[in-house]
Amino acid sequence: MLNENHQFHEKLAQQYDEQGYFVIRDYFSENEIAALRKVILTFHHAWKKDHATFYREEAFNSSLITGSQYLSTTDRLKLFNFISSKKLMKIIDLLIPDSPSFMNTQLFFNPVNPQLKDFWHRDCQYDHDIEGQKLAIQETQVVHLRVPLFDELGMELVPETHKRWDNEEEHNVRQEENGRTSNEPLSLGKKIKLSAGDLLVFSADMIHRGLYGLDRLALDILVFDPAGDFVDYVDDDCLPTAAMLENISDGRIYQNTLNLKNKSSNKDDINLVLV
Ligand SMILES: O=C(O)CCC(=O)C(=O)O
Repeated sequence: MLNENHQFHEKLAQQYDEQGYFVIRDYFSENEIAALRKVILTFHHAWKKDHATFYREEAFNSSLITGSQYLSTTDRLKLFNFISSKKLMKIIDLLIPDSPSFMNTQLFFNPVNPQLKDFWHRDCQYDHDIEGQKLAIQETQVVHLRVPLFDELGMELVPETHKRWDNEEEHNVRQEENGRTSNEPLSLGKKIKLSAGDLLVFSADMIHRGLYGLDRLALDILVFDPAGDFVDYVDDDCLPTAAMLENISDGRIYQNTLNLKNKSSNKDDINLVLV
C-alpha cells in the first residue's frame, strides 16, 4: 500500500514535470468541500457587496481570500488549515521540496458582464515583457492548486508550455497580435472538466485559461519556490499572525513566507544604512 502510494505520487510529479499539470479526481470528501464552501461563500458574499460595480462590470475573480477584511479569525483559521492540510502539503512538498512558500489565494467565478470572454494567458505576462517571460518559464516556479467548489467546465491548458515557448498561433492569440483575440481556440488546448472534490494542479506560467460556465466558484491556492523572487507579491494581511500559527497544524508554508519577508526587510534596512 505504502509502495503503491509512493508510485502514485511519483507519477504525479513526473506528469507535472513533463506536461505542467495533473488532476486528482475526488481528492476531497464531500464534508471537506462543504466546510470549505461555507467559508468561501461568506467571503464571496461580503466581497461582492463591497465591489458591486466592479463585480457587475469587470470582475471574474477576487483575491486575498485569507485576509482579515471579510473573514473572522475562526474562518481564516479554517481556511489556513485547509490550505496547509496533509492532503495539500503532500502535493506541495512533492512539487517544491525545498521551503515551499505561500503566495496568495484567488477565487474564480463567472463574470456577470457577458462581454467578458475566457482568455488565454501565462501569469508571468502581466509582470514581464516577452524576454522576461521566456526567462520566467525557465527559472521560476509558481504552482496553482485549483479546488472547485461546484462542478465546472474547468480549465483549458496547453500541455508542455510550462517549459516551451509559444508557437506562432499561441503567441498571436495570447498577445492579441496580427488580428487575433485572446479567447480564440488554440489547436493544442486541452480542456479539463472539473467536479467539486477534484484537485487540479498546474504551472502558473503555462498557457492556460479558465472556462466560463455552469456555477463555477473555484479556490486557487498559489505557492512558490523561494528560489524565485516573489515575496513582494505577498500581502502581509493574508498571512496568519503568530497567535494564529499556533492553531495551524502544519504552518510551514506560511512560516517560510514570513522568513522570506523578514530577510527581505533586513536587506532593505542594510541598504538604507549603506546609502
Ligand atoms: O479561471 C479563470 O478564469 C482563470 C484562472 C487563471 O487564469 C489562473 O488560475 O491563473
